[in-house]
This record gives sequence, structure tokens and C-alpha cells, in this order.
Amino acid sequence: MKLDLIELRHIKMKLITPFKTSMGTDHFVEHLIIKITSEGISGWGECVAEANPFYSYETVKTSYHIIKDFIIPNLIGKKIFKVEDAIKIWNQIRGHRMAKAGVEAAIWDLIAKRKNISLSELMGGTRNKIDVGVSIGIQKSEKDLIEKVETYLKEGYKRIKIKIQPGYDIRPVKSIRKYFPSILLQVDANSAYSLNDKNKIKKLDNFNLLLIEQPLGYEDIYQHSKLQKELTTPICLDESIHSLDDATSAVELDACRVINIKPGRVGGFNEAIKIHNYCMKKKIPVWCGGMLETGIGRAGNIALASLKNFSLPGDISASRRYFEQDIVEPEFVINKDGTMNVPKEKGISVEVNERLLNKFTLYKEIFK
Ligand code: OSB
Ligand code: MG
Repeated sequence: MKLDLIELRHIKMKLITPFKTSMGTDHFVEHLIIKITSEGISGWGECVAEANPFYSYETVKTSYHIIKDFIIPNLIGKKIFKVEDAIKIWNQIRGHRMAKAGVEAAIWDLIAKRKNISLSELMGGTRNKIDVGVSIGIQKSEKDLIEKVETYLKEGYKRIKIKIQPGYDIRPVKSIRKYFPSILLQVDANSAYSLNDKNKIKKLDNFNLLLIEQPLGYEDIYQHSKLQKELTTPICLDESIHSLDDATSAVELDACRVINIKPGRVGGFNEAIKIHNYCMKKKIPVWCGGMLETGIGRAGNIALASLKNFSLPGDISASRRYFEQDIVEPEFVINKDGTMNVPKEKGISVEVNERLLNKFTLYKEIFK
């Protein structure tokens, strides 16, 4: 397949409700959308770098720069037969994993469409349905929190994750447990604590949580390994895991007993699958994290989560949990039993509504 045309655009979509975490409050999602066309077929990818460098050092603008100036010039006009052919083209670039992952995703979609198979099948997925959960931001009051949890449980979500930070941790967990003693519940601190907060974090052991996500430093593995030894609740690493090498270090040091895999954070589906396979061998459960993706990124996450060792519910929610209207058709919906169907059409299996996509586009360039 000769890569004839690449379209790179910066989009901005309003969230239905603001998303507050220990890193700040998001009212909008700004991501890049990459469309690669080859011999009349188009593949789509989403780059999940955000407007600000608060979750990751990458931003929409750094990833635009890396994709435009260092990936596209070497990709355009090239012949690609498998994903590895494309990866070789940008392998020399250090870091900037979200930028690479966005482009890699478009290549995966293109190859799956060319082979007439679904993304899930191309990745080696084994599930027809995946269990899904929802990530709830920091709320103004206990009442708001309990109402949110109740609404999502009624919609079917299998597990609830709440964001925590110092001063908003034990109390919200305790109140959820008062009303919902047995639901699957987990917390995510986005690196808001340090080892000095050990005693506070240990109190979370009393609430039968599935896991505690990324309590300490965003690049740390060693201190998490010290903390894990004092906790009965599994630590799950998110921010600290950028590669299979990181995952190996974390598992060997017992810094975590669960891993959140986000394809963007680890540089693409290829690396995500390697981490998945390694964790399966080590009996470390994994789940698919989310970056408030549009339907394009969401489709890829669902395909990834159809692999065997994605055994915990992911942060993969219905389109309506995020946006008034998604840019794909059909939108992603959740079944009453808290599952989502893994679509089996070609590639990402959904159509991109380009009229709507144009409406959300702030800036766009075409390369050929
Ligand atoms: O830490 O998992 C996180 C969103 C943006 C950045 C980081 C995180 C998140 C989420 C949202 O928790 C998960 C979702 O997409 O529903
Ligand atoms: Mg997280």
C-alpha cells in the first residue's frame, strides 16, 4: 500500500460535564485526528496528547510538530505492508509516544480495512464483548458524587473509578461504600501523593478497592514498590508505564499488581500488545485506560480491550458519557449488563462523520 495522502487536524470538542482531577479541570477535549489514505482506502487515528502538559509532557502542539516535521516527511509516498514497516520509519524518534501512537493507529485501521478484517481481529482479540467502567471526576459535594455513581450504575457500568487528591480521598470513598457496599470500586490519584502520605494511603485498604491507580510520582517505579509492600490493595500504574521495559521493571520490583494500558501513553497498539502479552505471562491483570477519546480513539481502545488479558473493566464508556454528539456513526453505546460490543466490521468498524469533524476542527493541513 502506497501512502498517498495524510490529513492532520487539531480538533476541539466540548465535554458534557467538566472533568476535574488532581491535575486540573477539563471543559473541552483537544486532540489530533490523523487520516491516511492509500489507494482509495482511508485509515483513522487519534493522538491523545492534550492541550496542556499536565498528564504527559506531550501536548497537541508538540505532537503536531513531531508528526508534521518528523513523521509525515518520511511516511508520505512510502509503501507499507505491515504495521512494523511504519514503526521503523519513526523508531529513531525518542519519546513523543502519543504522537507516534496516533499515526500508528491510522496505519492499523488502514491495514485492517485492506485485509477486510476488524481491528480486533488484526490485534488478535478474543472477546465479542468487553466489560466497561466509568471514571468520575472530583465532585463539589458528597450528594453530587453519590448521584453520579447511582446514575452510572443504573446505566449499567460494571465498575466505578473516582479521582482522588489530598483532602478528597478517604471521605468520598467512605461515602460511596456506605451506599454501595459491594460495587467494583477503584481510585485514581494521578500522582497527587508522596511516600510521606503513606499512612493516609494505607487507610484506603479498609474499603475493599479493586486497585489504587498511580498514587505517587508520574515517572516513579521504585517508591511505588516500597508502597506496594505496605498495602494489601493492588497498586495500578498508569503514568509511570511508557513501554514494555517500564512494565518489566515495575512487575519485577513489585511496584504494581495491575497495569493500566493506554495505547497513546505507550507509543501505540504494537507496544500495548507487547505489554499485554508480558503481563499475561506474569499473571498481572491489565485494563484499558482512557483519555476522553472521540469515537475514533475509542474504537481502537475497544479493539485492544478484546485481547484476553484485559480482564478488568476499562475506562471505556459510551460516547454520551463524554459528548453531546460523537464524530463516529454509530456512536458507542453500553449494554444494560455493563458490556460493550466489540464491532466486527472492517477496521475501526465505525464511519467518521466528516461534516461534524470539520465543525470541530480548529486547524488542518493536507500532505501529499
Ligand atoms: O488518569 O486515567 C487517567 C483522562 C485524561 C487523562 C488521564 C486520565 C483520564 C481518565 C478518563 O481517567 C478516562 C476516560 O477516558 O473515561
Ligand atoms: Mg489514570
